[in-house]
Amino acid sequence: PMGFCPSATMSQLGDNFTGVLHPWARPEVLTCTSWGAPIIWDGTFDPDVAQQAAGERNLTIGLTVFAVGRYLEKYLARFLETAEQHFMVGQRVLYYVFTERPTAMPRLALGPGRRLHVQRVVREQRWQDVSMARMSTLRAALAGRLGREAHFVLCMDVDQHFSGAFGPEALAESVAQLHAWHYHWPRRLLPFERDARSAAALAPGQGDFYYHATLGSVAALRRLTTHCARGLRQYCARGLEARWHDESHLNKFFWLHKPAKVLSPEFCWSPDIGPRAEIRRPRLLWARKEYALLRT
Ligand code: 2GW
Ligand code: MN
Repeated sequence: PMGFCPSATMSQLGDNFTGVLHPWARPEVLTCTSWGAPIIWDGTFDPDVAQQAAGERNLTIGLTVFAVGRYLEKYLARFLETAEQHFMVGQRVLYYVFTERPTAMPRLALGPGRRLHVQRVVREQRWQDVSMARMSTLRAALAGRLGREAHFVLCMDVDQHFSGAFGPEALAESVAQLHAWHYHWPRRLLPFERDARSAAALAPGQGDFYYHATLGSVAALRRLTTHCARGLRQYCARGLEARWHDESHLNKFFWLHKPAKVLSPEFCWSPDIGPRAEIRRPRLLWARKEYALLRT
């Protein structure tokens, strides 16, 4: 777990906002990938240094979220209200909400330096398509206003809420979020797409970690969404749907293009997993799954 971590040293020069890293502060977990990217756990970074480094650059940080169909009433208000309390406090924030019903948006009082943009999208019929359509919609937004106004962008699910400070320590050129359910599984059991006919396929022995979500610079996310949207289009043409839809394509992308930083599951945790000694301070919590209610 310990040892030399090139990116951790580099980050002291301020290129990825983490500030001085202390990978040895968490000897019980992996704090560096085999390609030298830091894995950010509570205690391994200094939030004040990250805050200052980001403030000096006068960053605008985009947070994109889709709230289509029943997900709007069910999740969006709590997601945004808790973001106001915990997400990038002290930075300039641009919320980017995609919905088919802009008039049904919850009312929200935003703090200083924080703005909200609502972007209208069409509602896909199947739920798998709602989730997968996000890649091409994000790609278009990154090529337009979102890409012009933000420096970094985080792409999040709406069925979750913030529970602790989520600050610029998470930022870097290209960042991958470890999946809470799979971070401690043996690699060969990770749920990558294995069907070689799929654009998302990883061969046996491939795959570093199983990732759940992403954030990064506008340029990096344009590459990622272009890659994933192209892979997802092939499934339409060939009738192949990857095992975990857009997430499978995200995992393929990060196998080919290694992230500069990895976030521990503390940055996106599922309380359904139960307590874990290494999960000290979860910053974002999944809502309990209500598939029977929502996936109809
Ligand atoms: C999705 C599935 C079933 C029923 C409804 C929806 C749905 C999703 C919807 O009706 N409206 C909507 O806005 N969404 C958006 O898509 C919303 O932002 C939601 O958080 C996101 C992903 O759907 P979700 O959260 O129900 O799926 P999860 O939590 O199982 O997500 C993982 O797997 C997905 C692919 O199956 C994606 O890769 C996602 O990024 C993963 O976290
Ligand atoms: Mn979700």
